[in-house]
Amino acid sequence: MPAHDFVSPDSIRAQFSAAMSLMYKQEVPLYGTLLELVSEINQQVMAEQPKVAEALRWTGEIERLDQERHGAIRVGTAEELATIARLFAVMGMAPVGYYDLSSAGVPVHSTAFRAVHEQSLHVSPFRVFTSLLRLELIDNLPLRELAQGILAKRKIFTARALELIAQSEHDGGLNKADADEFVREALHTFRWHQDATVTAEQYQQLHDQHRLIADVVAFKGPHINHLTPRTLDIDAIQVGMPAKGIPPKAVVEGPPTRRHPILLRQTSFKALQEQVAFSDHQGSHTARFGEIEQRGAALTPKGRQLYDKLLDATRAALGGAPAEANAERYRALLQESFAAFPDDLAQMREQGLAYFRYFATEKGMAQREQQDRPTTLEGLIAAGHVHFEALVYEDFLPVSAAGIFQSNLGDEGQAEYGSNANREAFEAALGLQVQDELALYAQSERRSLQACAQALNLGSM
Ligand code: OOG
Ligand code: NI
Repeated sequence: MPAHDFVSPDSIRAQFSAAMSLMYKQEVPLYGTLLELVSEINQQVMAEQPKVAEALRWTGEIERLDQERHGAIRVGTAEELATIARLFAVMGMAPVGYYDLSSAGVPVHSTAFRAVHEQSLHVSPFRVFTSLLRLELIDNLPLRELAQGILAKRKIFTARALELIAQSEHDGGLNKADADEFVREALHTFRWHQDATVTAEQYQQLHDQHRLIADVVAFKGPHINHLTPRTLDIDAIQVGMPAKGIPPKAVVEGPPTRRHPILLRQTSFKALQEQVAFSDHQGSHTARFGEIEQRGAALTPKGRQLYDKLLDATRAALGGAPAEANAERYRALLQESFAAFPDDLAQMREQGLAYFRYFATEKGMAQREQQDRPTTLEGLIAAGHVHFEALVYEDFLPVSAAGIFQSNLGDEGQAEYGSNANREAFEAALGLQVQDELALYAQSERRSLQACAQALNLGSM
C-alpha cells in the first residue's frame, strides 16, 4: 500500500486520547465533573490574565489545551511492557525518561510514553505514565511465585490489536479503516474489568504484601488508573474541588505557586471503591482516582538541580512527609525556599535555568533586509526582533509521582525497598532505551532558534 494512504501516528494518538477520555468519563463520572471544573477555571484564567493567554498563543499551547491529558497504567511483566511499547509506537509515542519509585516505597519503575517532537506534541500531547511491577523486590518467595504464575497466564491485548501492531510495523503505518479498528482494539487493554483473575483469598494475600501488587496482579489488564487534564491554575482547582464534591489530597505536589510556573504541579483525589467479582465471591478494590496538573517551564540541568535542592530543603525543614496535619506549614516553607528561584522569564533565561522557544516577531520580519540590524540573539531580543517563551515541561517528577501513588494507595504501613534504581533492567524489559528528556528539550530549543535565523534571513544565531 502506498505510504500516502497511511493515517499519521499523531492523528491516531489524538483519536486514541479522545476515545480514552470518553471511556473514562463513562467509567468514572467524577472525571467528567473534574473536566467541567478545569474548563471553567481555564476560561477564567484566559479572560482575567491576558498575559497568560498571550504566552499560550505564542507557543500554540492554546490549541492543545482542551485535549491535553495524561493517563497512568501499571503492567506486570517484561513482555507486557515490551508489547505496550509497540502499541504506543503505532501512535507515535516513545518512552522518555526513567523514574525509580522503589526509594519511595513503591515497588515499580516507570517511563513516560509520549510524542517527542514539538510539532507532534502540538497535534496531541497525550502521555501515559507507565510502571512495571518489580516482583524481584518482594522477598516473600511463595507470594512472588504465585504472582508470577497468575501474570504468566493473562493476555492483556486482543488478538486483533496484536495483528494490527504487527501490520503497522511491517507496512510502516495503518490506513484509515485499520487505524479506527486499532484504536477500538487498543482501548480494551486499558478498560476496567470487574472480574478478577484470583480468588478473594489470593487477592488478600497480594494486597497484604502491597496494595499495588494486588492492583497489578489480580485483574485482567492494566486498567487506566487516572486520566489527568491540564489546568492553568491548580490553586483555584484545589480550592474549587470540595464544592463539586471532589475531595483533594492534602497538598499540591511540585513547586509552589509562581507567576511563571515551572515543571509540574499536581493534585489528586481519592480512588473509588469498586465492586469486584473474585473467582469465588464478591468483594471490592480501590483502583481508580482523579488527578489534575498544571504545567510550566522545562528546566535545564542547572534549573533542575536548583529545583531538587529547594524541594529537599523544604522537606528537611518540614521534618517529614507533607500530609493533612502539616499542609499549611509545608506550603509556607515551600514558598519560602523557592524565593531563591527567580520568577522572571528573562532572569530564568539569562541564568540558564529553563529551556525556551524563540519566535521571529513582525518587527524582526519587517527589518530582515536591513544592513544595520542586530545579528546576535541577545541583540535581536533587545531590539524586539525575537520573542521568547518558556518551553513547556512534557514529563513527570519522581517525588511528585511517589506522592500521587501514596495518596491513592492508602496510609497502610509504608513499605521499604531501599533505593533500587535499575534503568538497565527496565530497558531490558522494555526492549528499548528510554530517551533523555533533557536532550529533547535542547533539540526543540535549537530548532526554534534555527527557524528564527531562517525567518530573519540570518546564517545562524
Ligand atoms: C502513577 C502515579 C504517578 C503522575 O502523574 O506523577 C503519576 C500511578 O499511580 O500509576 O501519575
Ligand atoms: Ni498522573
